[in-house]
Amino acid sequence: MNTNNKIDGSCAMQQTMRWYGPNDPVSLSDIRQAGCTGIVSALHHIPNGEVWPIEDIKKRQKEVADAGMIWSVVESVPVHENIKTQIGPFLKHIDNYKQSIRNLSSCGIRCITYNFMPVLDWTRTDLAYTMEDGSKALRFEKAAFIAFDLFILRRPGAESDYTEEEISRAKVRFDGMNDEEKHLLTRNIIAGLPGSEESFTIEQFQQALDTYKGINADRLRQNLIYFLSEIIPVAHESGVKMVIHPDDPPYGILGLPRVVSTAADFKALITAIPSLSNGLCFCTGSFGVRADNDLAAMVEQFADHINFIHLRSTRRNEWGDFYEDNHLDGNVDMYAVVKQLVKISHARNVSIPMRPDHGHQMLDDLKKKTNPGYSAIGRLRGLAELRGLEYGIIRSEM
Ligand code: DNO
Repeated sequence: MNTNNKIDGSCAMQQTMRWYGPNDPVSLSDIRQAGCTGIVSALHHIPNGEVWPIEDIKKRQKEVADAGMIWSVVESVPVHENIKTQIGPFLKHIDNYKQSIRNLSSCGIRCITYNFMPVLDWTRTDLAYTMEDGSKALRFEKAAFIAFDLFILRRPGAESDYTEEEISRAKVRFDGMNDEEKHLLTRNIIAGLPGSEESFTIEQFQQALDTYKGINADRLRQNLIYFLSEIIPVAHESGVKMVIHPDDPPYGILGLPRVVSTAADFKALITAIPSLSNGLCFCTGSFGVRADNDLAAMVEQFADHINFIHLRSTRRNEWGDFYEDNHLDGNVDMYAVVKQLVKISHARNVSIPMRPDHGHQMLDDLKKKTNPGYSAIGRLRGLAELRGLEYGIIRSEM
């Protein structure tokens, strides 16, 4: 029974937000005022594949501490493409990765997010989709994405990945676009969203896709398991929880396999490498795009492996399009998920870091240049609603 009249932190989620570093238009002070005690950050200036130096880690840590918070989670230490394909000097990159884990641990940072999506990280077709209330959301529209694949990228063999109906819808969509819209769509897909560490020209992009020839889902999964077999023992020794972020969207795209989209996918990883350091970043927005993912049941199933939480809700339609809805709306049953999270945190007696993932661009932020999904006010709204939801659950049930 929690008898405090506020969330006392002993088992409530730790409230955090992502901060992209000194160039982020949202300041640490803004995040502090939103009520956060933790920061999620990464050293985006370190090239993908290189060791994160202790000095740089300490510098970031001090910036956060000076603002009255702690750097509680790294998101992400990116996994070099060579590691995913096992082409080129991938063993060197794995060694570097291990050293980054050790360095972060020696500075006291013990939760590291990463993902294993080939070529592209998270992907959207529209970064300013106007909601009924005038705020702007992120959206993935299948017909536009297929139009990009078939008629802009012209990926060899792409037609065989789609149904006739999908192709004809994509054609109509493409024919209705002007040059500016085609350019914008291309940029949204290949220029890299915040936090995805790569960006490409169309030619470079096709070359990157080509490196996955012959790599199907089984092979990619094997490569991921090999990577885990190398890094998880190091994480364990260093007291670090590695948390894999699910695929976003949670299915293969552009002929590339994706292997972290369902409960069965994550189960395969912990079966292969059974360690509590082999953890999950439970992202309701990514997993929630699939109707066959039962989110609350997944929290229960992976209770001991969830060490970081992204809360966000998407709304999908029959075509497989989705947009990011308000945090308590959309297809995600946020009440059921948070209730289950409160339960597992209580049982484990831990306060798991959570961030309101994304938020609408709204109010004053509509006049500002913001990182798509990462404006201040939309995330503040999301966090406030989620905090209230959790508080209500704790007060009424624990
Ligand atoms: C999007 C994010 C992703 C995530 C990485 C994790 O907002 O959730 O960029 O940080 O995929 O490695």
